[in-house]
Amino acid sequence: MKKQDAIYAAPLNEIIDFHFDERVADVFPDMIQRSVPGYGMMISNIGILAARYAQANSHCYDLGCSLGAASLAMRQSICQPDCDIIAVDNSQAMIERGRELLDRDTASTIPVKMICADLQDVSIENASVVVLNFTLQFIPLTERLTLIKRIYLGLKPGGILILSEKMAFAEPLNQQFHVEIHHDFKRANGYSDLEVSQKRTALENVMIPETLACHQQRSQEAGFDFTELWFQCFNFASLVAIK
Ligand code: GEK
Repeated sequence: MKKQDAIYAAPLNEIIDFHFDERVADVFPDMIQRSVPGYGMMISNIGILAARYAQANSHCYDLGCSLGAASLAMRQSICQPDCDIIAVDNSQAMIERGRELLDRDTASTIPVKMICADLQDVSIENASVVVLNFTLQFIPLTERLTLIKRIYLGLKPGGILILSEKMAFAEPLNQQFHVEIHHDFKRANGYSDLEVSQKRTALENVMIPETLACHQQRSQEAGFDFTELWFQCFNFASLVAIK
């Protein structure tokens, strides 16, 4: 059973910046399920996308893998020979728990290497699939184009980048609509107003969402000719970019 996230349930004197530490890793499946509309659907469809785009003799990357949900979905769907998955996260707590979950998955044979590292230090090469599932939003704005360019260069022709993000909206009314409806989603999933507000403060300086136009323009600038929005639920969306 998933352990319930109550990290922001009690009033805090001081709200420090959000960190993916032991406490977060411990409740992460519950936290992400109750906070990100459509998360489960995105994870299973990452499996479907990976099954189509994974190539024989290539690497699939899951950058900012947390507990490895996208890696597991890919592992269970890919049917290519000599394909492996490289899952990267810079939270030791996430990687340790992720490895335990992976060890329990005995049905599939595709090797998954879980690496505790800053994804900026990991070279991306001979890749057919690269997943950034709600990770780019934690990378400093000034480093995002360099990362997407590096992914483009590391992908084989026909390879795919799957990029899921919380979205921002240029028009204030659209932004307000999405913020309100997302809070309704969290309340409907059992979070109190206090939890919603304290978590928002903790994430304020750490997670910076951008608009869809921004993501599309950056993908193009990095070299991708084809990008497509394949999923959106409220202000959470996922794009593909194909080389
Ligand atoms: C999922 N993809 O369940 N290097 C490596 N990891 C990083 C870095 C970095 N520079 N910055 C942040 N992370 C997952 C969910 S969560 C999204 C991804 C969320 C990691 C961070 O430690 C965390 O585990 C993950 O990116 C973001 O499909 O919680 O909103």
